[in-house]
Amino acid sequence: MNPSSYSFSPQLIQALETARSVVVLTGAGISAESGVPTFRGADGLWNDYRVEEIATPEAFARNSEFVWDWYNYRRKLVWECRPNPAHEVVALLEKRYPGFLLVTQNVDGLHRRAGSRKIIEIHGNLFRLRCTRDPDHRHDHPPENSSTTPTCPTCGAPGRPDIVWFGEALDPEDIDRSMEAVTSSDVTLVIGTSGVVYPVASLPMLARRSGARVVLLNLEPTEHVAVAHDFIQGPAGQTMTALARELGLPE
Ligand code: BJW
Repeated sequence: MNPSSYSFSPQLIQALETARSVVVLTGAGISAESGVPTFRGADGLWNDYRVEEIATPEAFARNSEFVWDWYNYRRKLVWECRPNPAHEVVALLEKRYPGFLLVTQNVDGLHRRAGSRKIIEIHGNLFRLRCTRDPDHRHDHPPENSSTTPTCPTCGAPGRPDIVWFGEALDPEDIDRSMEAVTSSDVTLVIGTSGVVYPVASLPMLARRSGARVVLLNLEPTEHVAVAHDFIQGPAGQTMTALARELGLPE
């Protein structure tokens, strides 16, 4: 389908035209057209690896070199990808609305590379290193640095990826800001997430209960379909381009 084949309800367009406050919540699906693998589904990363072997603090404690190997592989893969039109439209929405927040679960950094600045990377970032001794020591960690035993540049303790693993708490400030933003939003767009990972998966329901219009953009119906006012089915690069045209955003 090309972008002109998607249709949007008049209520959705009106809501977006009159909104002052918009939240965009994204997951791995928004980066799929950039070539970044998603987690679940047919070609998902979790089909090839067992999550408990890699994305947990226990796995890192058991075998940090194995975990770093996997992250270095992904860091290199993602670095070679580029933002796609869906990331670019999200960056344009930030300029259009006085109240705007992007909450992304993605650790790939592609939203920033597309120009988004009002952003919470709620599950972390592949290109940052966190100290295992003092979590306030965080450092840029470019892909050229592919050591399997990197150390904290501040204190020399072992470094770990600055990623929120299963069983780890998300930053409470990030959660609070995200909850406040969806609660006061006029429209919340939920793009390319399966909606199974908590606590982020509860944000669309919170938005709906607080009176926001909730819009789901995904290749397929997800857990959030029951919560959403609108479901726009298709690849995010196309559906977001179509939405941008409908709103008269610059090409
Ligand atoms: C397209 C597309 C295209 C494809 N266009 N669409 C309550 C209930 C049940 C369980 C829990 C609960 N609360 C906590 C839990 C446990 C756990 C959890 O949620 N488990 C569930 C899986 C059952 N949560 C946690 O452990 C969290 N921590 C926590 O709650 O701590 C509590 C605590 C408090 C105090 C002290 C200590 C602890 C942490 C969760 C961290 C998640 N981290 C990960 C992994 C990072 C590893 C890494 O990246 O290396 O983050 S999990 C993984 O899933 C990653 C993602 O951000 C996250 C979400 O995945 P996402 O983005 O939705 O991707 P997919 O692949 O699932 O979906 C892709 C979607 O795109 C699909 O829908 C496609 O259709 C679509 N799509 N192409 C549009 N072109």
